[in-house]
Amino acid sequence: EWQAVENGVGNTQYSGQVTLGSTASGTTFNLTDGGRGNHRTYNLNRGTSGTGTLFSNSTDIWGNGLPANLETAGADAAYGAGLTWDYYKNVHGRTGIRGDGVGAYSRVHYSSGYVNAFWQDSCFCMTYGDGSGNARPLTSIDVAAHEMTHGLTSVTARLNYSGESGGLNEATSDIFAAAVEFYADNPNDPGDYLVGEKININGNGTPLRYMDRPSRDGVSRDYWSSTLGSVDVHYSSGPANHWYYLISEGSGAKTINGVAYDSPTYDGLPVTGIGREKASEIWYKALTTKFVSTTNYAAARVGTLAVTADLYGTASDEYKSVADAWAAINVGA
Ligand code: ASN
Ligand code: ZN
Repeated sequence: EWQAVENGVGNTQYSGQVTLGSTASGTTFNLTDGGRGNHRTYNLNRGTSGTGTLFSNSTDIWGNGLPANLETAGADAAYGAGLTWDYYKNVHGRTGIRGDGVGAYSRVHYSSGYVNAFWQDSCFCMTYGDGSGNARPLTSIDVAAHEMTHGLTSVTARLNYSGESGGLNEATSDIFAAAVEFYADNPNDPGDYLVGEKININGNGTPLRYMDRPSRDGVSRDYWSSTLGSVDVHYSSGPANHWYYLISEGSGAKTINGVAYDSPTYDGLPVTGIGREKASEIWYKALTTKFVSTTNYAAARVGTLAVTADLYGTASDEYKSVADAWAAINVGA
């Protein structure tokens, strides 16, 4: 049957009206993004296995902005995956998670009252719950980028998901979640150094994680210590998230897109930011060329410094800031 690459309209819950890649097949459209490796978006319709059904309709208009419309979560998930694809392609020159031009797939409406989202290597796919109570569907831009980045980490550094390497794995997903959200430049969801601020996962309006001072969540660590490897990977990510904030924006108080940050340092010395673009490039290059499955915080410092030396030289302002930011989280001071 005749297939054609199309641009549909998504009426999302979190990002307003957006363009979504779709495919025309005969007289129907489906959420297969022909411009992005045929990334597909499926409706599990509360199931927990298989793919459910590929979203399809006759209008190429997806969702109505409200979660009661089952297409809406599909529109948000497809948009987040598309942005993440565009970010890695346009910013880092990587086409697809594996760099082979092939898309993954997304599944929404997983189970009932499910308050999480996840990536699985086994299906090369990501999955979203609908939330429960005050917690909304997990389909925001930052959560999509976080999950898809787990796929990237799995095919590059393969950071073991426990101990310090597990914290670095989680931080990698949070770092690129922030980077993708800024890249999207969507007025309904402006870029920030928070994770999950749209989904109300705690039910009280607070985000899931804060990168300027991770301990604002009450559980994440701000600084490396010898016990870091024994805490949950979603909290041992804190120091590396903090490093990324510091190297991007610098220490101290700052307001960005209306969000107030105040980032402290372990040694009390200031860090001068080099900007998010350079920071992201350094982390991406370290992840894809230096980090391995057992990389810990000390090795991540060495890897990022090596990448920074290659890019800017050891006498550069960038090199000094990278070193200062690691010292500011109590690594290699
Ligand atoms: N949403 C969680 C994450 O991506 C799921 C997990 O614990 N792996 O980190
Ligand atoms: Zn994660």
